[in-house]
Amino acid sequence: MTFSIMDFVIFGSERSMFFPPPTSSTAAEVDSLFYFILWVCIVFFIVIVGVMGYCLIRYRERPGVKAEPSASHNNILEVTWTVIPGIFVGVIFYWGFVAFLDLRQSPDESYEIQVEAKMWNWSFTYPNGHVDNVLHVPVDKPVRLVMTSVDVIHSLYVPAFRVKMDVLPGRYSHTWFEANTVGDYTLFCTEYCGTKHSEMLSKVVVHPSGEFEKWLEDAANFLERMTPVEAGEILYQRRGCAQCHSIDGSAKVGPTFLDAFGSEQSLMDGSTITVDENYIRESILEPQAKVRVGYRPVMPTYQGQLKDEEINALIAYIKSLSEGSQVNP
Ligand code: HEC
Ligand SMILES: [Cu+2]
Repeated sequence: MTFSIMDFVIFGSERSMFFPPPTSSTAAEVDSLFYFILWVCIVFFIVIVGVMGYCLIRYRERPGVKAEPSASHNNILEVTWTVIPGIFVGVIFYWGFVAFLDLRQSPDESYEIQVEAKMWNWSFTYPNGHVDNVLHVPVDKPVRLVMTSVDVIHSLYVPAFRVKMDVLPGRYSHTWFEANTVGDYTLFCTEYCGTKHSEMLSKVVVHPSGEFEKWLEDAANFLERMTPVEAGEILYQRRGCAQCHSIDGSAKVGPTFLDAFGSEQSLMDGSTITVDENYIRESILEPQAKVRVGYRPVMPTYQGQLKDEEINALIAYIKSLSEGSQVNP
């Protein structure tokens, strides 16, 4: 997408150098206030700097003209330059406050999705218990996000919806939006939260009306529809394992899963272990029980978050990444 000067100049244009096109019910309100403030700043900047520049030149000290303070002040001028900006500030306050209330107060009939942020991925839990790392929503329906963090402060930001809200550990914050255009939109973390902050992104998929429910049903029973290896691969993506474990042999925050199954590894306590089903299961449920040499014990526990069949699927998937493994991929 290329931008021309017109995108900047046109008041509240569809495209701009500041934001992607607005695609939520409240975006237009945010945009118009933003452009109003922007134009007030531009106009006042020109007027103030213009008059100042003119006076600097017109009344400068030069041969025949002596610099001296003016004899008196000008009441009319001073009242004018106080009252006019005062009115603008009042308008901006009122407009901003009303828009703020709209952004804070989700409609009663909102569809609620739980959001959990952790270094460095997002997980979204739907009312039927389905967990995903992508935010799926129906079009033209208000969606309320109830958000919390398991570690540090993160912030959820969907530029296309003009939605931004901090996500804090130990408490719940919320925000809402109503997407009005079907499509995929980027979702960021916009609070600097550590090494991989810039990779803490996901997307929002806005489904056409009627299709969201079908997607949710399919997504939730993927374990029944797929082989364990396929389901394991999906869980590896959705549950954020991919953020720390590669499948191409490269080490990330955690060890790679490529050829891990069946390999011998040394642990911090000096012993060695063969990576088998039991060790993988233990690593998922009690990551700190056995820590690999060369890695920090930063893996979060998935105790209570993954069902047995999900753990089995993950084991099957990790197995399938090793040559000569016992399962057929
Ligand atoms: C925040 C990063 C992070 C996430 C997310 C994460 N892990 Fe880990 N994982 C690690 C680190 C670091 C280690 C090595 C230290 C240790 O053993 O605790 C590890 C170790 C492991 C091991 C032992 C591997 C070996 O070769 O010794 C397994 C198996 C494992 N993780 C599976 C998973 C699965 C499955 C998921 C997703 C459900 C996951 N991890 C999510 C960081 C992570
Ligand atoms: Cu973050």
